[in-house]
Amino acid sequence: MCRRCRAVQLTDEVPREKMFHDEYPFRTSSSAWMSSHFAKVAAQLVDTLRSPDPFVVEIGCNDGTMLETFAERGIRHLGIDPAANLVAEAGARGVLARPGFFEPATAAEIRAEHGPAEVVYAANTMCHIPYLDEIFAGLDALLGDDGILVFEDPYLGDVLRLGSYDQLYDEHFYLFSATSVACIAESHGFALIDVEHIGVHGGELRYTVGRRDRRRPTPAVDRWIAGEASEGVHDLARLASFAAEIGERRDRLRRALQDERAAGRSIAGYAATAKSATVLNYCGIGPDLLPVIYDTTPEKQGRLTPGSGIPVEPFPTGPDGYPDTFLLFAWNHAEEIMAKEQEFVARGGRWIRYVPDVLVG
Ligand code: JHZ
Repeated sequence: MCRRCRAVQLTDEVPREKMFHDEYPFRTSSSAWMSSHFAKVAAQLVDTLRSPDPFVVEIGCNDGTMLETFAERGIRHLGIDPAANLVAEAGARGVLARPGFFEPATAAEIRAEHGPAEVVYAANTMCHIPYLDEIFAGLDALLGDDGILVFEDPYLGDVLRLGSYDQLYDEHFYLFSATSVACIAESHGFALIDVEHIGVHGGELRYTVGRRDRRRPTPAVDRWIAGEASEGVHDLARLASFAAEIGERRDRLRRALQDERAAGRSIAGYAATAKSATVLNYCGIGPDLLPVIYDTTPEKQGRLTPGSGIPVEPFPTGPDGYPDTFLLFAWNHAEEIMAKEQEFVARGGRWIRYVPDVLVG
């Protein structure tokens, strides 16, 4: 945790080209719920637009799921994402997008071509970017005087509350809080002007940032910062007890898998999420404990999970091919998944979860 701004962050930085490239497999549209979430986000953003011919930019636009609403409404927009494969998919949805990383030079180029942006939006992207100083320099170049940056990312407070340690992985460089974002914005000539809690991906905060002195912060900002202080979200002792709690949970998860196997029940993983890499490697789970993980993403199928070497395969076509027990890696999509896997449960299928605790049944 940075002693100055309180951002919790990784100590190792993976070169960005190794993570974000034209074979990037994660698609926003892989969850129907997330697609509807982003349609609502877009509608909310449209409501905030003030100028007669607004221009909206999304950093990390992925497959264009969010910007599609803007394209449909004929609102000027541009997505930017280093995953050229997904930029092509965004284009196929009618979304204007360009491949690349968002940098000050790109931002200046975009402004020269399209004019100032009224809103820059980023979902599950800002926390992936270690070099925030360049992002703010880019925002300074691109945003109009009253323009805003709106971004949402997993929330430190929820990670501590739920013990969702799998939110820590190579792509998630930062775990933000209202306190840390206020400080980071401040040190770049901006200010945090609104904070909202949202329920997706296991709990996130949506931050609105504007140029300092142009917009007055809502009361939510002080409320969140005061709440974080009183809950000890940035206390080193609290973080240390989180680590201890997670260590115990690792042992319980391993035991739960061993018990299922000892009872002769077959097990498979549900969804080869990015988060699962942390769980598998941290808990020492390999093909001996978990022989396969099913996932809907074609690019992940036929590959092995990083470090742990578990084969990733498409879901069996009928419930007859299903295992007796699923280890739920996409726990953040539990509601969506439970709704579509009712037959598995009706046939006596069991779930193992590890957030907010190890639960079998
Ligand atoms: P999901 C990714 O993390 C990566 P992941 C990234 N770094 C990030 O921040 C978040 O998204 C937002 C599969 N799946 O959404 C498809 C099924 O198989 O928890 C995907 O491989 N069946 C950008 O990967 C994976 O799960 C299903 O029914 O942790 C996506 O997992 C569903 C709903 C998903 O994000």
